[in-house]
Amino acid sequence: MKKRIVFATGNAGKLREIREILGDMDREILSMKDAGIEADIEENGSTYEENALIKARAAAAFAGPEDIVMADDSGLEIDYLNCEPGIYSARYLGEDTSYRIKNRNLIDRLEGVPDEKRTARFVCAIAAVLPDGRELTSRGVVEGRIGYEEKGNGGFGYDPIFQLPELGKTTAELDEEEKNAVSHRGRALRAMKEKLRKVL
Ligand code: ITT
Repeated sequence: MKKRIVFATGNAGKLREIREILGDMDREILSMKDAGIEADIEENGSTYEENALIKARAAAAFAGPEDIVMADDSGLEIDYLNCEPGIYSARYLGEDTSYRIKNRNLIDRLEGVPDEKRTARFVCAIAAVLPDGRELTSRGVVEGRIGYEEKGNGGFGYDPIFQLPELGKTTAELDEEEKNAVSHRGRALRAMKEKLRKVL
């Protein structure tokens, strides 16, 4: 039977991307739910890395003895808004508020702000807890700008307002493979694969 990676996320958009990026690892990729793990995790860390570790450790407590347990904590940092919403990206304006409203609100808060001051980045920290208890973290970043309107139907969350100036597109206008090639999550997960290759 294939060894497993249990990914401690409830975010379907993340999970789709993660499955594609980790697809070459010869492991079965399961969400917490697939693995039958139900944990109500309080993300009370003050950095992406801390929160990713909190999620991975919480799920590892219920995972199988041979499972690698991973988690992703990520967010959008808008320079003009003092790096808001940052680690609070999922909770910004309320966890259940639609991204239509959240994205509209961020565009409104940047009204009149010129291109060069609309800089932003997506940040992703990945944590892994290994079967022997060792812990690893990695980070990936993608720099971009906040657009003037929502564009594209791909991705999830804040993707429709996050523009990549060199491609002239938002991350919601890329297909999954294109997004994973440049995204914070793609970068952090590829760095994690490298680290795992060295220690496993
Ligand atoms: P889990 O904790 O269950 O993994 P979550 O959505 O609560 O899911 P986070 O606390 O890490 O995850 O919040 C990340 C938020 O940052 C996410 O909900 C989006 O709003 C935003 N975000 C992160 N990566 C993104 C991406 O690739 N595209 C668009 N928005 C993203």
